[in-house]
Amino acid sequence: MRIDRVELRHIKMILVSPFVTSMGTEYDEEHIIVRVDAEGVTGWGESVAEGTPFYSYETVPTAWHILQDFLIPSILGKDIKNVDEAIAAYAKVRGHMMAKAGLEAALWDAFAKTQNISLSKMLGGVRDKVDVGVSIGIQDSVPHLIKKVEGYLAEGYGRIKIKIAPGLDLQFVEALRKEFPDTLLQVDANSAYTLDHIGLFKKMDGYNLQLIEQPLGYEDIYDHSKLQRELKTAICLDESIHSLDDTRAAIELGSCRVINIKPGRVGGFTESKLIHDYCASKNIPVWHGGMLESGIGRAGNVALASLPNFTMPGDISASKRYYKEDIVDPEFVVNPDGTMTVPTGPGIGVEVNMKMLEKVTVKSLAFKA
Ligand code: OSB
Ligand code: MG
Repeated sequence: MRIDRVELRHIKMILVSPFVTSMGTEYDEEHIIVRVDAEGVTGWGESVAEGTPFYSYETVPTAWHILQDFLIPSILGKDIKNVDEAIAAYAKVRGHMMAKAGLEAALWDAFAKTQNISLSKMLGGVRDKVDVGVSIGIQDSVPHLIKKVEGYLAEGYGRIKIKIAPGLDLQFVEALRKEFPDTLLQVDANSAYTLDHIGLFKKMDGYNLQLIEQPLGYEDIYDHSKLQRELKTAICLDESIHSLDDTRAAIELGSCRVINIKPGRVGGFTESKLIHDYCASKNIPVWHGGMLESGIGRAGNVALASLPNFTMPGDISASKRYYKEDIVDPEFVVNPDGTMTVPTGPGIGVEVNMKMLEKVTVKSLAFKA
């Protein structure tokens, strides 16, 4: 497949409601849409680097720079036989996982379309529906949180995750458990705590949480192993896992019992699959994380989450939970049974709504062979 053209679009989409976490408040989401044209086929990907370096060091400008100056030149005009060949072409670029993952996703889509198969099938998916949950930002009061959770449960979501931060934690967990004793419930700290908070986590251990996501340092693996030893509840790592090697270290050290896979955080679907397979071999369940993606990124997430070891509901919610209008047709919806249907059409299996995409584009640049 000859790579004839690559286009980058810096997009900015307004969230339906502000998303509050221990990292701050997000009102909108900036990402990069990557389009690859190759021999008459168009592939789409989304780089989830954000406007701010608060979740990851990557931002839209850093990802744009790496894409423009290193990743795109390594494949533009070349005849690439498969995704692995493209990855090899830019393998010497260190880090910048979100930049890499955006380009890799567009290539996967293009190759799947060339073979006329769905991305799910090409990745090794085995499910036609995936279990989904919802990630809820920190609310200003317990009654507001309960109301939100009620609404999402009524829509069908099978699992609730709430964001926590020091001082905004136990009271929410306690109230939700009282109100919803049987709901699958998990918390995400986004690295807001230290080992000094061990007493708090021991209290949290009493609420039958499905897992505690990324309580400690955003690159830490060692301190998490100390915390996990003290808890019944599974720790799940998000921020700390950038590769299969990180995953191995975390599992061998006993730092977590569950892994959150986000292709953007680990450099793409290829590394995600390696992590997925390794975790399966170690009986470690994985689930698919989210980065408030547009429908383009979401389509890839749903496809990846159809692999067999994604046995816990993902942070993959309906388009309307994030944005008034999505940039794909059809938009993603949640089925009443708490699942999302995996698209079966070629590649990502949804059409890009060019009018909407144009509306959310802040800046674009095309590279021609
Ligand atoms: O930590 O999982 C996270 C969103 C942005 C950055 C980090 C995280 C999140 C979420 C949202 O929790 C998940 C979603 O896309 O619904
Ligand atoms: Mg997280």
